[in-house]
Amino acid sequence: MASVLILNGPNLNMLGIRQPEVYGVTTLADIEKLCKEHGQAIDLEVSFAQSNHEGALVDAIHDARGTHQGIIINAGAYTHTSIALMDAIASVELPTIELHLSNVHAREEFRHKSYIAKVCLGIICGFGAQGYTLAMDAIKAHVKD
Ligand code: DHK
Repeated sequence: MASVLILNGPNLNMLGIRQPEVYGVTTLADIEKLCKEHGQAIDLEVSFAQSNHEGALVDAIHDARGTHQGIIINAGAYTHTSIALMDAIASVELPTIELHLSNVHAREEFRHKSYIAKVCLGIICGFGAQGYTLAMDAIKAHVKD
Protein backbone atom coordinates (compact mmCIF):
# COMPACT_ATOMS: atom_id res chain seq x y z
CA MET A 1 0.00 0.00 0.00
CA ALA A 2 1.29 3.49 -0.82
CA SER A 3 2.21 5.61 2.14
CA VAL A 4 2.18 9.37 2.70
CA LEU A 5 3.82 11.57 5.33
CA ILE A 6 1.55 14.41 6.46
CA LEU A 7 3.80 16.98 8.08
CA ASN A 8 2.62 20.01 10.04
CA GLY A 9 4.78 22.95 10.99
CA PRO A 10 4.85 25.65 13.64
CA ASN A 11 1.76 26.62 15.63
CA LEU A 12 -0.45 23.98 14.03
CA ASN A 13 -0.49 22.18 17.40
CA MET A 14 -2.55 25.21 18.52
CA LEU A 15 -5.43 24.55 16.11
CA GLY A 16 -8.77 24.79 17.89
CA ILE A 17 -7.44 27.56 20.15
CA ARG A 18 -5.56 29.66 17.64
CA GLN A 19 -7.52 32.36 15.72
CA PRO A 20 -10.60 30.17 15.09
CA GLU A 21 -12.00 32.82 12.72
CA VAL A 22 -9.01 32.08 10.42
CA TYR A 23 -8.13 28.45 11.11
CA GLY A 24 -11.46 26.99 12.29
CA VAL A 25 -12.21 25.05 15.47
CA THR A 26 -10.96 21.64 14.34
CA THR A 27 -7.95 20.50 16.37
CA LEU A 28 -4.85 18.85 14.91
CA ALA A 29 -5.88 15.61 16.66
CA ASP A 30 -9.25 15.84 14.84
CA ILE A 31 -7.41 16.33 11.54
CA GLU A 32 -5.14 13.36 12.22
CA LYS A 33 -8.23 11.19 12.87
CA LEU A 34 -9.86 12.47 9.68
CA CYS A 35 -6.71 11.66 7.67
CA LYS A 36 -6.33 8.17 9.17
CA GLU A 37 -10.00 7.39 8.39
CA HIS A 38 -9.68 8.76 4.87
CA GLY A 39 -6.50 6.76 4.38
CA GLN A 40 -8.37 3.55 5.19
CA ALA A 41 -11.12 4.51 2.75
CA ILE A 42 -8.72 5.16 -0.17
CA ASP A 43 -6.01 2.59 0.69
CA LEU A 44 -3.32 5.07 1.60
CA GLU A 45 -1.18 4.57 4.68
CA VAL A 46 -0.79 7.78 6.71
CA SER A 47 2.01 8.96 9.00
CA PHE A 48 1.07 12.19 10.72
CA ALA A 49 3.53 14.50 12.48
CA GLN A 50 3.94 18.05 13.75
CA SER A 51 6.92 20.12 14.87
CA ASN A 52 7.51 23.74 15.75
CA HIS A 53 11.18 23.40 14.78
CA GLU A 54 12.53 23.96 11.30
CA GLY A 55 15.39 21.45 11.64
CA ALA A 56 13.04 18.73 12.90
CA LEU A 57 10.86 19.30 9.83
CA VAL A 58 13.95 19.02 7.59
CA ASP A 59 14.87 15.74 9.34
CA ALA A 60 11.33 14.39 8.89
CA ILE A 61 11.44 15.20 5.16
CA HIS A 62 14.81 13.43 4.80
CA ASP A 63 13.51 10.40 6.71
CA ALA A 64 10.51 10.15 4.36
CA ARG A 65 12.85 9.04 1.58
CA GLY A 66 12.61 5.27 1.17
CA THR A 67 9.66 5.06 3.59
CA HIS A 68 6.88 7.12 2.00
CA GLN A 69 5.83 7.65 -1.61
CA GLY A 70 4.69 11.23 -1.07
CA ILE A 71 4.56 14.15 1.36
CA ILE A 72 1.78 16.57 2.26
CA ILE A 73 3.17 19.55 4.12
CA ASN A 74 1.52 22.42 5.93
CA ALA A 75 4.73 24.22 6.74
CA GLY A 76 2.91 27.07 8.54
CA ALA A 77 4.93 30.27 8.58
CA TYR A 78 8.07 28.44 7.36
CA THR A 79 6.33 28.28 3.97
CA HIS A 80 7.08 31.97 3.59
CA THR A 81 10.63 31.98 4.96
CA SER A 82 12.40 28.64 4.68
CA ILE A 83 14.97 27.94 1.99
CA ALA A 84 16.00 24.95 4.15
CA LEU A 85 12.59 23.31 3.74
CA MET A 86 12.62 24.04 0.01
CA ASP A 87 16.05 22.38 -0.30
CA ALA A 88 14.96 19.40 1.82
CA ILE A 89 11.89 18.79 -0.36
CA ALA A 90 13.98 19.12 -3.53
CA SER A 91 16.61 16.73 -2.19
CA VAL A 92 14.30 13.79 -1.42
CA GLU A 93 12.57 13.92 -4.84
CA LEU A 94 9.22 12.77 -3.46
CA PRO A 95 5.96 14.18 -4.84
CA THR A 96 5.01 16.85 -2.30
CA ILE A 97 1.86 18.91 -1.89
CA GLU A 98 1.92 22.30 -0.18
CA LEU A 99 -1.15 22.71 2.00
CA HIS A 100 -2.74 25.55 3.96
CA LEU A 101 -5.98 25.64 5.89
CA SER A 102 -6.59 29.30 5.07
CA ASN A 103 -6.54 30.97 1.67
CA VAL A 104 -3.12 32.56 2.06
CA HIS A 105 -3.66 34.65 -1.10
CA ALA A 106 -6.61 36.42 0.51
CA ARG A 107 -4.47 37.36 3.53
CA GLU A 108 -1.44 39.55 4.23
CA GLU A 109 1.04 40.14 1.39
CA PHE A 110 3.85 38.27 3.21
CA ARG A 111 1.77 35.08 3.06
CA HIS A 112 1.56 35.26 -0.75
CA LYS A 113 5.19 34.19 -1.14
CA SER A 114 6.05 30.51 -0.79
CA TYR A 115 9.62 29.22 -0.93
CA ILE A 116 8.43 25.62 -1.11
CA ALA A 117 5.90 26.02 -3.96
CA LYS A 118 8.57 25.73 -6.66
CA VAL A 119 9.55 22.24 -5.52
CA CYS A 120 5.99 21.02 -4.89
CA LEU A 121 3.61 19.19 -7.20
CA GLY A 122 0.81 21.61 -6.36
CA ILE A 123 -0.85 23.68 -3.68
CA ILE A 124 -4.14 23.30 -1.84
CA CYS A 125 -5.30 26.21 0.31
CA GLY A 126 -8.47 27.72 1.68
CA PHE A 127 -10.50 24.56 2.33
CA GLY A 128 -9.79 24.19 6.04
CA ALA A 129 -9.41 20.66 7.38
CA GLN A 130 -10.98 19.26 4.20
CA GLY A 131 -7.82 20.35 2.36
CA TYR A 132 -5.97 17.44 3.99
CA THR A 133 -8.25 14.82 2.43
CA LEU A 134 -8.18 16.66 -0.91
CA ALA A 135 -4.38 16.51 -0.79
CA MET A 136 -4.49 12.81 0.07
CA ASP A 137 -6.69 12.14 -2.96
CA ALA A 138 -4.24 14.07 -5.14
CA ILE A 139 -1.19 12.16 -3.82
CA LYS A 140 -2.98 8.84 -4.20
CA ALA A 141 -3.87 9.61 -7.83
CA HIS A 142 -0.34 10.83 -8.57
CA VAL A 143 1.37 7.81 -7.05
CA LYS A 144 -0.90 5.48 -9.03
CA ASP A 145 -0.02 7.18 -12.38
C1 DHK B 1 -0.70 28.24 8.67
C2 DHK B 1 0.12 29.13 9.27
O1 DHK B 1 0.60 28.90 10.47
C3 DHK B 1 0.49 30.40 8.63
O2 DHK B 1 1.75 30.87 9.01
C4 DHK B 1 0.38 30.33 7.11
C5 DHK B 1 -1.12 28.36 7.26
C6 DHK B 1 -0.96 29.75 6.71
C7 DHK B 1 -2.50 27.76 7.04
O3 DHK B 1 -3.42 28.44 6.55
O4 DHK B 1 -2.68 26.57 7.33
O5 DHK B 1 0.56 31.60 6.57
